[in-house]
Amino acid sequence: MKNDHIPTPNDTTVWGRRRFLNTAALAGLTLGTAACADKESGGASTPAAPAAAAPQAAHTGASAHLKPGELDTYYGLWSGGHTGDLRVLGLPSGRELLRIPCFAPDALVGWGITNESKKIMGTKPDGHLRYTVGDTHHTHASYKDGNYDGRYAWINDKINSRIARIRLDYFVCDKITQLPNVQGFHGIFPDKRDPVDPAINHTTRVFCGGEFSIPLPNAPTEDRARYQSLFSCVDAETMEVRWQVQIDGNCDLVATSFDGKLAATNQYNTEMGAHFEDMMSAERDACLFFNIARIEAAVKAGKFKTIGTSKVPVVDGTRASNKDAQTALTAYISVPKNPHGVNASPDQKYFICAGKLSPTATIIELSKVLDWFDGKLAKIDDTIVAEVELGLGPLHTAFDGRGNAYTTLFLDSQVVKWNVDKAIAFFKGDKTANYVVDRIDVHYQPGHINASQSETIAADGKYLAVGCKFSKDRFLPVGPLHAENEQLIDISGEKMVLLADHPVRGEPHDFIIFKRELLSPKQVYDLDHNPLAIKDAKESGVFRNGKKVTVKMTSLAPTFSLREFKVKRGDEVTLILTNLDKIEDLTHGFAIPNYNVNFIVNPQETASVTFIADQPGVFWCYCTHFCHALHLEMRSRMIVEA
Ligand code: CUK
Ligand code: CUA
Ligand code: CA
Repeated sequence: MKNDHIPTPNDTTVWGRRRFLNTAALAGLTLGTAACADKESGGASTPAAPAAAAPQAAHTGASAHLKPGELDTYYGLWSGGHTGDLRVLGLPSGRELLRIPCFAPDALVGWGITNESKKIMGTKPDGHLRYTVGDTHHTHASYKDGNYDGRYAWINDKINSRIARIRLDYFVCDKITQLPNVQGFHGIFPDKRDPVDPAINHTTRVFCGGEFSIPLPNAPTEDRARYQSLFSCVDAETMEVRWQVQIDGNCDLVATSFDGKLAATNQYNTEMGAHFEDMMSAERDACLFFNIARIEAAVKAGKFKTIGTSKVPVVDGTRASNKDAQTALTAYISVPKNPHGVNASPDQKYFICAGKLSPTATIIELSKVLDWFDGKLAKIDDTIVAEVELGLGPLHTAFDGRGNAYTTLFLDSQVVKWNVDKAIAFFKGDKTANYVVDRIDVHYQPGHINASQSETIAADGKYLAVGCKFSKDRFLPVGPLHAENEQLIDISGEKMVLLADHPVRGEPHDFIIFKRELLSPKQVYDLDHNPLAIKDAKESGVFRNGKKVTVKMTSLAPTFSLREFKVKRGDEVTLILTNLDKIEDLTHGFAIPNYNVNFIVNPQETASVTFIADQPGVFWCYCTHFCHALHLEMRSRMIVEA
């Protein structure tokens, strides 16, 4: 399907002379209209590009369709966007298998209702949730030897600067940490190896980029000179914030090197502007690198400050602090303009930073960054081995493990496949190096992109998922709110082939796709998972301590162990429910009408709720999760005496 108001790569009148989007062009920009063409065209022009591939291109036999009962071969972890959850998809089918609530309440699980989930989410002194909104963008999983090890995933909440950890054995969120003195926590990436001790070959840290600059500590001032951003390091096991780096400019997306030595974030606001026209006033911004071992040595040596009431050590990574490469904690590499996205190539050699307002991608060679830190390379910008034109609005890049990169072009509504080595050759002067391999139209305005196993050493170049921000006409109309369109592309051949459209609820930003063999989730809880577990139905009962009442109950299809229980009006009731069913897939629910209680207990799981019995009467507590032929009959009766 062609989008005829969007210039195609063959449209040379547009293609040949565009270089940077300027302020006027962007201010007048309407989505889907590539208003651009700044005259400033000092850079290399793009070599002849093949026409956008039609979906009917030579088919490799890959299909998104699975026969009934067939299992997917890949897991996908998808950010849920402002539903505050993480979604688990099976690929290539694109079937949604699970939503894991993290930052916002969830009525199926009882997330934000049970005491266990409220403790993870965080409560105010009155016991109510501190936050009930979330905005997740990026999810990444823990690594071992350069590939996913199936232990954890992490996901960010941009609104309240929280990071959640998901246990990949039970597929549940088990910890949430709020970053101190950070607003707009955006990019996130785990490290892949220890920078000092290479024997530690798995993830031990998670890096978090703070996008918005704020006064440190926060105070009501318009004085921009007092606004700064922090880059944070969270311990993968304890989930405590280990350290932060104060920087100039902002953080956005985050990438990490395979050797554990480097992390980087793209910076679109090196201008430190408060308004968009200020934020895009400079022709170049930066990709900011962090020398992890040096930062940790500085923390160890006590060369840090703390900010406000936070006890987290904060080291100085501002431009003024690092004039000397051999002691610098950070390195600011100049990239054009308002870059978006920084991605690590699976050959472990490069970070690729997409230009967004520049039609280019910048390739930074990591060994050269290390050389600069070691004093062996005089100019930090000499770490750039190529800066090549790709198309309009490049945002994010994925890899196939065969030397090709795939970059989303937001304004062109395309994905461009390009060869990294040829791009470097082209930039070095070999104008015969045709680095653009293929282009495909996507529908529409793509943001994130990821390929199967993309940012691991096991990138396998099979599937590419593209998160399209606009679906426009691709699905049945359902009123003003449109689904987003996640598209699946077969990248096993030379040409990309569009396999499927998937409507998704708004709005996933980022996702990872990996082989199903890398995970072996548990189907049944361990009773000891929760210390409150009631291991025998005979322990059930109502236990009173003054006005505090504990109701202990078990479930075993189709019964709850207490057929009725009595409490008194005004009691603070804590109800503990253990599901004694051991059979896989046998989940029960527990709802109390008029008391805002509903939660589930999976096989051998225990959960508890606490509420004030403030309404007298009879309340039929019932099972909300279809479990048995007598599911509707599976009830208990709460009698609240006046
Ligand atoms: S950002 Cu959404 S498309 Cu938050 Cu990862 Cu680039
Ligand atoms: Cu138990 Cu339905
Ligand atoms: Ca900028």
